[in-house]
Amino acid sequence: MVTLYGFAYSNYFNIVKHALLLKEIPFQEHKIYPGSPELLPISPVGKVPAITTPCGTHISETTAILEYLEDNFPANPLMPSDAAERASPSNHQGHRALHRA
Ligand SMILES: N[C@@H](CCC(=O)N[C@@H](CS)C(=O)NCC(=O)O)C(=O)O
Repeated sequence: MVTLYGFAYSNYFNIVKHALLLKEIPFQEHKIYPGSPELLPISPVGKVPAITTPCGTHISETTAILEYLEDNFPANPLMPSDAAERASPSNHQGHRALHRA
């Protein structure tokens, strides 16, 4: 199962949480705040969100997490399969984070 680390009023945390929910990926939440020593082995820069994959790999950075989820859990895709459509501003993660999150 995926473990999601962070806290509920972090927009970045909620982007990843919504992706997990939309893709219907089973996950558990582990509430943790930046600055916690417990976070550093999981997120080397000490930021949230971070995840631990079912294989035990730790991933931090929202965009990297979303790419991992999309590649490894193809059901309920978040992005179009066509590369040009994926690259359009309305689909780009940076645009979503700034204008929709
Ligand atoms: N580039 C990171 C930014 C994440 C981020 O800034 N998270 C905040 C919480 S909303 C954080 O952990 N801040 C702690 C810090 O900057 O030390 C991402 O995209 O995941």
